[in-house]
Amino acid sequence: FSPDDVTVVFVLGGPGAGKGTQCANLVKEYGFTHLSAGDLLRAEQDRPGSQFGGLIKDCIKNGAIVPMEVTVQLLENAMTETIKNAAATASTPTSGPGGPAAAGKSTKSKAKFLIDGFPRKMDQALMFEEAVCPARFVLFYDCPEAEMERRLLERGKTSGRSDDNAESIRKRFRTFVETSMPVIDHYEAQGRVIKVDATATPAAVYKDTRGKITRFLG
Ligand code: UP5
Ligand code: MG
Repeated sequence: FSPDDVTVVFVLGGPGAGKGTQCANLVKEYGFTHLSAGDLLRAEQDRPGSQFGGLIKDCIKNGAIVPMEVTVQLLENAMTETIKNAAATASTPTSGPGGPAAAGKSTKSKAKFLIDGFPRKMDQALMFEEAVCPARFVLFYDCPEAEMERRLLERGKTSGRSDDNAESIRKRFRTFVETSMPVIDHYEAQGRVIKVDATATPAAVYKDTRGKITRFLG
């Protein structure tokens, strides 16, 4: 995809930092399409006949990173699907003003994606930006481990997620520090990171996010 046609924002942060929560707000206000790499992997894990189901299941439970070929393919498919659906909707003739007469006009608007929880390893970051699409910027939700742990254990009471337990959480934190933080540092060194303190309430974190991203979205 060309950045002329597609805006990509990477949303990064530790496990439980609130990436999904904040993405939901950004979707409502800015019309982004939210693609959570973790959600796409969980769906693929549960898809009957998937050749990657077992591998994904193991990786997620152990907080390990699924080989990038799998994740990048899922993201690329989801982006293609979104763009195809938007094009189909835009070209569907409807009656009334802006209907059949306007159908021939270009109604193409730029697709905007929040890629949540990806890239979390250097090789993924390089491959995605090279082969799929460069990101406009990176949103980094910064949260202390103790707070993330509290949130994940609380969610684990009802989430049914195989990785919302003390042992998996420990492994996820370790992977984040050792493997995913270097990706954020890499983007930081390029001046592409918008860092948001994710410790406060969801509403306060969102207010901070809005204030910081608006000028990057013009
Ligand atoms: N909550 C949210 N914000 C709050 C706030 N400000 N104050 C108080 N509570 C807050 O939030 C987590 C919980 O905290 C929720 O209960 C929420 O209500 C509350 P959420 O918004 O879900 O946080 P998020 O950062 O999205 O946490 P998540 O658990 O999804 O993060 P992970 O990064 O661990 O999970 P993800 O789904 O991205 O990945 C899971 C696994 O998939 C990885 O460990 C890995 O094994 C695999 N994976 C890959 O291999 N490759 C990839 O590219 C991506 C994933
Ligand atoms: Mg999430």
